[in-house]
Amino acid sequence: LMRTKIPEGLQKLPGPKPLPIIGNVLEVGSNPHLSLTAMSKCYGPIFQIQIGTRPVVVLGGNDVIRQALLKQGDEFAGRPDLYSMRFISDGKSLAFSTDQVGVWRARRKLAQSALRTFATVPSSEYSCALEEHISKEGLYLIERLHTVMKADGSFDPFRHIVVSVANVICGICFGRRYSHDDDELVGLVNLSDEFGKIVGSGNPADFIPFLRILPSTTMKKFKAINARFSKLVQKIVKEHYDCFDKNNIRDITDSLIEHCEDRKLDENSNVQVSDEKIVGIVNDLFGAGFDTISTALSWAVVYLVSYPEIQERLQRELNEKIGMDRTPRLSDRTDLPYLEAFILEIFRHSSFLPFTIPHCTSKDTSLNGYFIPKDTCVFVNQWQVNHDPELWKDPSSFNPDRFLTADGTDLNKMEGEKVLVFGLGKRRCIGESIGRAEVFLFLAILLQRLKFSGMPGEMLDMTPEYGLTMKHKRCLLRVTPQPGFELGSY
Ligand code: HEM
Ligand code: HJJ
Repeated sequence: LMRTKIPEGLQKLPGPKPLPIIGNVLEVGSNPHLSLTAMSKCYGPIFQIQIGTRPVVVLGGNDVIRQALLKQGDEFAGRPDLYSMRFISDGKSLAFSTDQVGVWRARRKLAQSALRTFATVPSSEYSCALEEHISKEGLYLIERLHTVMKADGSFDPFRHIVVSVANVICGICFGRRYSHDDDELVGLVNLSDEFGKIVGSGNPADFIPFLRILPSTTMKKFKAINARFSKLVQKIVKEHYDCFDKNNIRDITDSLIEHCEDRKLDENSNVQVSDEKIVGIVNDLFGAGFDTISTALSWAVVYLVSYPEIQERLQRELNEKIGMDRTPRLSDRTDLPYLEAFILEIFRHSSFLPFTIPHCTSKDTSLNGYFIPKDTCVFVNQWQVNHDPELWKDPSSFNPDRFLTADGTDLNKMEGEKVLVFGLGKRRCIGESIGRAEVFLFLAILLQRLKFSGMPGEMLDMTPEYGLTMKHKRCLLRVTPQPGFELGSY
């Protein structure tokens, strides 16, 4: 294969020598965030690997990532055409599809505006709908954990957290919630680890066509999950169409349907986006909204158990600043710097979203003097930035104090901004403010009333399992009520 000629003044990217057919698949291995960070030590903050016969540019340095995603944003805002992504929302996902730039931009704007509107609608007794949903689901989760504790003596944290988190986004997207015993929803949201394993950056089947014809149970499972997911959402969407009333827009699904109707009257809109692609946005909001936040909260709980002195300090802060007479609110965020620091340290240390969703160049470009042709797949290694010894003192230790000012009383905003988990630039997460708020409020509510612990004499396995969102292994934990919140006392 003759490679594209490199323009004058630009250099060829460094990187390991690829093997025929499989490229560097063996070196990338099963933990790409670690192997590609190690390669970066050898080849620098930007290098090229080959997965199968396809070149992939890997960005791992803070500066080069900022240069690409912020300063050269338009050139790096595309998505590559990867095999697994064709099955997500029938290839029509907002986040994963190869939509042309105009279509993607129109859909992204719609999604952002719908989220803003329906998370912040005023609600009696609460500052906004988001706060109402989180408070109710948080208190319900506490009751649920007590019930399971009484029956079984322990519980699988992810199993229960994911349903509560799914109910918050269900409230905003669909105006409804599900029972913790609803097999359809509970079964589906508990499969998100299987989803993430296939979609994670560097899955060989995305790059090597012959792997797709081999019988693969993981790929079969992945298609089945996507089919189940679409079926659930389509059922809800149909119910919304059936009783749609433009004078009573109840949730994000209604507002997207309304947009389709409006647009039919507006003949001079410049980009054409199908109804399916508009209403289909709700797939992404629901999927991203439950998977990311449940992963974050589940990590938070296992860190609390592994670092009991940190849990105690968090509870002291809550006790001092809020007390026992009321439930924490979103507006308490500025008064709980240690909880904020703890959350930042979970984002940094776990880097549970190790790579952004893969990017793709929209035209021939260059970065740091290296030539990168159009349509090159680009991996952005967030894990590497969050563990870079140039940016962080003792990056492998879990230490929330690194995000506090020297006297330990305030959040150090500058340090916090160095954590990279929501991506950057044109493709950065549109759920960031909801995500941060939700992780904060769920944790504040849980910590006020519960003390988490492990099974006596057992160490928790904190090794992440690689994927789009990395999860910890399933485990069994226990809770006891905090003093003043004993069973039946509220
Ligand atoms: C994209 C992180 C919560 C919706 C992303 C990306 C990351 C991310 C890393 C990819 C950025 C890129 O490709 O460069 C997170 C984290 C969350 C979170 C860490 C929670 C702690 C949410 C929530 C929603 C959401 C709650 C919606 C309700 C999306 C969407 C995209 C996205 C739609 C695709 C954007 C696009 O391709 O233009 N998120 N996210 N996320 N996120 Fe989030
Ligand atoms: C899902 C878990 C899913 C979708 C979307 C369509 C949209 C960077 C990250 C999130 C941003 C974007 C999106 C993530 C995935 C999931 C998620 C699952 C089916 C889906 C993490 O959202 O089990 O099924 O269909």
